[in-house]
Amino acid sequence: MGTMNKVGVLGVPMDLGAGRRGVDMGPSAIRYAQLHTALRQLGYAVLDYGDVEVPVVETLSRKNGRSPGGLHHLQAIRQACEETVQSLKKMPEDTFPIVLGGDHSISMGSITGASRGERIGVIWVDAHGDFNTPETSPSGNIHGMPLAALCGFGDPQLVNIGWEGAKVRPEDVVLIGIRELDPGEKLLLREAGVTVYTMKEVDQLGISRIAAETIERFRGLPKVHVSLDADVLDPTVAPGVGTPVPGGLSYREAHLLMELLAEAGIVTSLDLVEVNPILDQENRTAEIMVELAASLLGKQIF
Ligand code: Z70
Ligand code: MN
Ligand code: MN
Ligand code: MN
Repeated sequence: MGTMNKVGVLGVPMDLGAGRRGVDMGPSAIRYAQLHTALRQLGYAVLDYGDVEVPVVETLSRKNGRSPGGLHHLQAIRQACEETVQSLKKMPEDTFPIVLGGDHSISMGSITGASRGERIGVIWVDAHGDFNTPETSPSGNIHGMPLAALCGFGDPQLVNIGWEGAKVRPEDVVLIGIRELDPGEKLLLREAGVTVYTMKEVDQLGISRIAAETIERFRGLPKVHVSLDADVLDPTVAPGVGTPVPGGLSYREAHLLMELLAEAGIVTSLDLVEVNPILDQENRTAEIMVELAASLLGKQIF
């Protein structure tokens, strides 16, 4: 976007952060839904960097599956995120990275890598806050924790991925589409001062006002990342997700958000996560994610 005319695609077939299998097939489903063609039609040169290596869950022992703090698959997730950071380093500076998940734990790697150590604004578009720590998590599933870890909260082994310390300032985070938060997660979001647009605000203010406020907040930052979780969409629109939550963004709201961000020209990287082809209907959810990526990268109707 902006002056970038190259896109780099990186897959992270990760399901270790989620409570159920299937999201590891997300990168295949999104590529199969013609991501590359859609972007080339917009005039981008698209280079695919392949997939980061992620262990298959059945090869991990139960012992390795749970660390003493109660986190599932901490070491394997940390390792895959480190590799994601390294893979993103290999993309030239003038390339717009699109990282394909995989569950949302991959964003600890993608956002760290995409920041290149610069200040980065994060637009986290999700039904969930993903702002748990080991103490507040009801599940021990790491895909409920990546945004907190990026902001410096939680297990040091997650916080210190890539390099030591927080990668994102809480005031540089905007959550959009939220409709399910755990009690401790809610408290931590408030204490940290993160901007949260729940579905109530989407209904009250409208997505165009939310987009305008977000653009205003982030204009002038060197980097802005969009992390798009498929479960932000209403389950009737995007059925292929692990934990469908009713009352999500409509097809039109999601596209309008992407179109307004495209118009502003502020976004420098993107994640497409939590697509579960096992639960999908004829790859619809992956197709919608591709369409939304195209809208974010400048596709216009007229
Ligand atoms: C819950 C937890 C979650 C999906 C993130 C759910 C987390 N807050 N679920 N993404 N699909 O276990 O932390
Ligand atoms: Mn597990
Ligand atoms: Mn998420
Ligand atoms: Mn979610």
